[in-house]
Amino acid sequence: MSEIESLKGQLDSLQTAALVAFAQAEDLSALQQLRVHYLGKKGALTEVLKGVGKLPPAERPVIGQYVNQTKAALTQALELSEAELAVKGKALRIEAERLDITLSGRKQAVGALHPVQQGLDEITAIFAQMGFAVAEGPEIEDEFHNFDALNIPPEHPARAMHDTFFLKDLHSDSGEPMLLRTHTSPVQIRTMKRFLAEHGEPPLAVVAPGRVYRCDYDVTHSPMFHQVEVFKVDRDVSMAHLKGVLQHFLSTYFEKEVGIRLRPHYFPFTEPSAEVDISCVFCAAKGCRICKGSGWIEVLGSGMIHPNVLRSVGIDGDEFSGFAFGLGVERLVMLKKGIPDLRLFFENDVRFLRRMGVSK
Ligand code: 2U9
Repeated sequence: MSEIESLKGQLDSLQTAALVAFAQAEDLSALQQLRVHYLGKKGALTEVLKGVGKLPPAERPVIGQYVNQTKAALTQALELSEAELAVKGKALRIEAERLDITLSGRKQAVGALHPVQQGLDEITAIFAQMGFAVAEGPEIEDEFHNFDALNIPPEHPARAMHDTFFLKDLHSDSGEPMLLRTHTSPVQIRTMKRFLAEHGEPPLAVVAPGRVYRCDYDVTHSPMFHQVEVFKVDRDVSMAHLKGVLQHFLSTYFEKEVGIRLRPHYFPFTEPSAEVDISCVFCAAKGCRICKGSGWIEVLGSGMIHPNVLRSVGIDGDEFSGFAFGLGVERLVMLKKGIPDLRLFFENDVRFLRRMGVSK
């Protein structure tokens, strides 16, 4: 066989083998390897071309043309296979990524408000409904707003370190010690001052819900708890108004007509002062373990705002009077829901939270 015939034969079998290999390639990377193997710089075709040099110069263009045809055939076949594999690859990917949109979604657990927050909102709403404006204020306070303005002199036991959390590294601009408010009364003071600066004189009626802090921790006390305080100042406000508002509030909150009674008491910020009892909601005032056989349960403290407190915000106590009361939210929620232990509110035991409808 002549040299040229042998070369043509080599090119033919190379082309046949390449076309078969291209057609059988599994994926694009296999095809890329085949391209390098057959058409690359050091590939099979280049290897055959080395034989061209041995041919007489007259025959070289003939074999050159044959090589070009082979190259073109391989390139075309490669492109075809590439296109096929690209389509096949895409189809495979789509199949692999298929989403079954007929599957129902996973249930998302929906949270709910903590029973204390529910109680706080519920209680605040009853007063808002009666026309009291809702006011909030800072939890970090100074001694003036938490104590002095409320007729609590420096030597008063409520000021002793064991009741109040002082913030030892924090002082007001005037160098006063700062503390965590022990009641929401400072909000009342701030609200009265702001209102008077704007409107000159009463009437005003305010409900102040929020967190308060006392350095006290046992079965019935938590160092952080929630209060709602209420007051109204106007001309001729009397204890009768106080009793009427309390009667409406307590019957609405407990969702039944409760009896109420006021027992004389002492608070520095009210005069006269009274503790307020409701007829026992557990035994219909017959006497039980909860009311200790008395038929009455203490629910809050109240009174007529002390003239010194009115004076501290610039209200003339001869012209205006006001009632005020304060309640502990946890205590009222415990009574309404029959929760036996204050600590349940803060332990976040899921069995308690589930029973309260807070957690699934
Ligand atoms: C101003 C004037 C007077 C708010 C009052 C009480 C009585 C009271 C306690 C109930 C349970 C706090 O959470 S508790 O421990 N509160 O007994 N609070 S009178 O008197 C005010 C408030 C603001 C300007």
